[in-house]
Amino acid sequence: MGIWGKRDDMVVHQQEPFNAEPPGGALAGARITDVDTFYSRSHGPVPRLDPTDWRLTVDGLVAHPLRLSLAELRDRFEEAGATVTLQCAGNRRAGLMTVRDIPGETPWGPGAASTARFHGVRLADVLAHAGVAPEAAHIAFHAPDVSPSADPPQPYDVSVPRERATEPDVLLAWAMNGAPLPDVHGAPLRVVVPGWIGARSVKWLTRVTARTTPSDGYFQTTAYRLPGGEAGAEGVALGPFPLNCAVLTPQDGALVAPGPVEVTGYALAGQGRTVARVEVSTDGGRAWFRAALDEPAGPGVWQQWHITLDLPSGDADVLARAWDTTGAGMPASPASLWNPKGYVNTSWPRVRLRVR
Ligand SMILES: Nc1nc2c(c(=O)[nH]1)N[C@H]1C(S)=C(S)[C@@H](COP(=O)(O)O)O[C@H]1N2
Ligand SMILES: [Mo]
Repeated sequence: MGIWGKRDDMVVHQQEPFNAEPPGGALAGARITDVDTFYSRSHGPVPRLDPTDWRLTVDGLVAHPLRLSLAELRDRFEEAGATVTLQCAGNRRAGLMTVRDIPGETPWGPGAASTARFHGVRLADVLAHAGVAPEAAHIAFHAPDVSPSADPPQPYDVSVPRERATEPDVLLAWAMNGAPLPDVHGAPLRVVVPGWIGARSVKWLTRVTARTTPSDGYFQTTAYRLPGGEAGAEGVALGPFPLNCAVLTPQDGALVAPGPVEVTGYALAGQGRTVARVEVSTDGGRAWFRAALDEPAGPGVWQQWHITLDLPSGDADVLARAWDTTGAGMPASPASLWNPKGYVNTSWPRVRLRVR
């Protein structure tokens, strides 16, 4: 077993802070990702919070501020569970880096996304119990891990608009795949915001604050934004993740024998949508073949796909693309999406195979 209980073949981009993704083959074909295979993305050292001393504070613009132990959370609120795919905003960044380098950012392949069954309580129920004031437009999530990459270094603090935070699918989760959350995934309690960039699913949660404005934290105000058009313009704080698709096997650069080759991947639709169709091309996007696609398992859950291609000897560039239930597709080129921090690469995935 590797570090933080992860499998030995994990691609560890960074040991400290811990940033690791599984090889594509480890994600292929399975709706639920084993905890030892689930990607992990952290901005600072993993805090070790003692679950017996730990308390969740709910404060800010609320009628009744709360301070809750894990036992109180379990006793006072109805238990809720859901299968959810978490996806980092930097998932597939390596594809953008082929257009132009992105110094200082992790070159994630398609493995910065994974799916688990999460259990806990609904954030909406806890907020209702605290009595959120009408003027509270944002819900901020605070954790004690201090990130040296933040300027200045500071604990993790981001927010989600109240509208989204109070939808019934947003969880405060203490369990992942039926076991207590491991330290690296946010023990004892984390937020899970289905369909949104992973950065909003705050791990090691200690405080929930109702506010009129978004969080002042670095990971809200500076990181996880697309830049604005003009110098000094604020840009877009990333939230909902758009339709995406990735090839998991064979991996880019793989050597395969001529003849039938199985290609596998996942596709993940944006909030309120599911994936309607996945297609694969080997001639640069003129002819497309339809892949077999898993039934949707619910909003915010990826769908696995597979197709068998008959490949002649030579080099083959395999392209894939997805369509969602509104008919939206994906941009063809990573160049059309390149941005200085390398977020949200939803361009057609491309893997080059050496067929010999
Ligand atoms: N407290 C805290 N929460 C955090 C982070 C962090 O660094 N600190 N990283 C975020 C990011 S960017 C992602 S993609 C997800 C990753 O969750 P995982 O490590 O459980 O896969 O956690 C999010 N929650
Ligand atoms: Mo992330």
